[in-house]
Amino acid sequence: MKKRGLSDNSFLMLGILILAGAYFLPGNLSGNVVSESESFDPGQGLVEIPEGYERWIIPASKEQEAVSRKCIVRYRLTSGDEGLFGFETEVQEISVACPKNVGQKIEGSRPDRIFTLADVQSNRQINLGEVWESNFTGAGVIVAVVDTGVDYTHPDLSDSIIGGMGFGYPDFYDDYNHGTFVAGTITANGKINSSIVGVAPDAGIWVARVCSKPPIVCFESDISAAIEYIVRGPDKKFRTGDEPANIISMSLSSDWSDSKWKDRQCDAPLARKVNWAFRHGVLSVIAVGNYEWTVTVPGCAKSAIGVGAVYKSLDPDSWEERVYYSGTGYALDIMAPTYVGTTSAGGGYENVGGTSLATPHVAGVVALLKQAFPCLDNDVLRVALYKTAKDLGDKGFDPYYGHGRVDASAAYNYLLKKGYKCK
Ligand SMILES: [Ca+2]
Ligand SMILES: [Ca+2]
Repeated sequence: MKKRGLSDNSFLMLGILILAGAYFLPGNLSGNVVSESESFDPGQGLVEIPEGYERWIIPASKEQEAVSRKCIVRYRLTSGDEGLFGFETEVQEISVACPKNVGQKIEGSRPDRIFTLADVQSNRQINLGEVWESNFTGAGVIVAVVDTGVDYTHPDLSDSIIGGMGFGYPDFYDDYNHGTFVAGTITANGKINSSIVGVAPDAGIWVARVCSKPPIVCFESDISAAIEYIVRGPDKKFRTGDEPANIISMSLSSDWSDSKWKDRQCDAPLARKVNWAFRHGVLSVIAVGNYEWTVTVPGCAKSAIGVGAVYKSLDPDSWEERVYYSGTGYALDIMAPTYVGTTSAGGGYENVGGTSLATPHVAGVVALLKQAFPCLDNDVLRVALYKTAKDLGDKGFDPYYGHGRVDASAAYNYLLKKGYKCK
């Protein structure tokens, strides 16, 4: 594991990129929130709130409230501190009739703090709005996460995990966290908190475990075997319908690169494997690595969408700054946010960074576009992402920001305007 401020670890083959979270910004996402107060009519049959819990009342949603006058009572355990990331607080919810004063601020109360996963703020930054409003949330699309495995028992992930395999490992359970971070960014569905969702919350995840627990080692042979399996499926034949996925999200990197800074691609064996997969219809979205002087293998592969990291930004009009260690060079393609909250192994949540967490944002956007335009070639999808990315840094493509920060709605509208239709 690579932590911010620590020296780089050298792994035997390929190391995992990961940076432990530096900060977490809670969002007040529920708007007009009021606390329990004496004006709440106890005759309305509210649940007994267990001792030590604090109760908050919020409208279920504007639409729901208008129809049914239903509210959500959210109560939470407030003993102890709020936890480094807020997620250590236990939250329960129940639906009740709205009190008369809901929506009014009650003196002495403060807004309920809803902590975001994977995460609502970064989803806004990559502009998912119009894609989601058009009902594209990844349904029917499967992304292969090639990583440390995934905690498939996590309540925010379990119904999204459609299967998996260990390559060099007996199982695909994640006993480290990294793969669970990645999977949550793609598809966490917010069971625990309705404000919490991944980029493509209805997408399925197929898990390829290719890395050990710490000290993290991911053998190239295992990664190659996983890619091979994803492309050919168990019958080892191309395009027979048993292939688990046609998108790969791979937050793996080496601490070396055989490409020069000005090269737009590299020629390492694993990069060739990625290009081979692309020729057979599987698009790989890969981190460019956390070494600011290069784009590492396999993210430098010509066919890969190489993803760099910008800091999460809460203001859509603000400057989006690249994370200082995010890989640079002409093989960098696109940027996405990092330092985001996501799922962690064991049913928890963490705030984490690195190009590892930027990558699944883009994989999630690809899943949305695949649902919207299932007949389009991967090349067309890639071009749409590049052409519509929000330009950052020097005008046009540059080796520090690639084509810019991914913009999901802009890419979607670009393809719509091109007149593509898939029946
Ligand atoms: Ca097959
Ligand atoms: Ca630029």
